[in-house]
Amino acid sequence: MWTEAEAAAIVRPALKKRRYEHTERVVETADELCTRYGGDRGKIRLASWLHDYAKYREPEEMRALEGQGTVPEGLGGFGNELLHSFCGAELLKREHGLEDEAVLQMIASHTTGRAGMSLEEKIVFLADYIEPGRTFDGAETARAEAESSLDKACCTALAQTIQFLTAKRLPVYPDTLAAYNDLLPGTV
Ligand code: DGI
Ligand code: FE
Ligand code: FE
Ligand code: FE
Repeated sequence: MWTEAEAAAIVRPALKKRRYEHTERVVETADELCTRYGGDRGKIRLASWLHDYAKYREPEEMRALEGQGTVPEGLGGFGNELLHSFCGAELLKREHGLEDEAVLQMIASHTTGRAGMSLEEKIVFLADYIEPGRTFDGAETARAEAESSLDKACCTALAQTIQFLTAKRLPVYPDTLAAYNDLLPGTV
């Protein structure tokens, strides 16, 4: 398993300053969620450090990875924003030999979520959405719910993302809808 210093050294040159600072806040927020809800703290913190590794890769480079490893076929058809999560996991594996399947999964699902997320995946997904630098409408709602229910807060984040995407007439990736449907029954 990598140390956090190794993970930070890998992402630092891959990210802009603002994005690196977001990453630091995701690590802290995920750590707080881990204290409240449990999970493997070491893996949660490592995945949080690494989650946006591919954020600044060229879409063309990432589209070329479709259908390989952790990257689903047809992903780029849903918009370039989705590529960096699935491709980040695949590129960390290829370029840095990251092998831990649980950590790779947390990175791959951090943007869309998916049905059947592990506790650790939910924590990284939510931390990315509610870290204190997030000021968009709805971040505060999910942040407040995160005090008492991880699933409810994740479900709200997904619902708000789906609303945001449909309002702009952007495509919703099936995993995002599947994650919402998966979490909804426990939250109403
Ligand atoms: O990388 P971050 O900015 O930290 O955050 P993120 O990985 O959650 O990415 C957020 C972006 O992803 C935002 O522009 C909305 C977009 N997104 C999330 N779910 C979906 C999506 N875009 C599409 N097309 N479909 C989705 O299901
Ligand atoms: Fe991201
Ligand atoms: Fe997110
Ligand atoms: Fe992020």
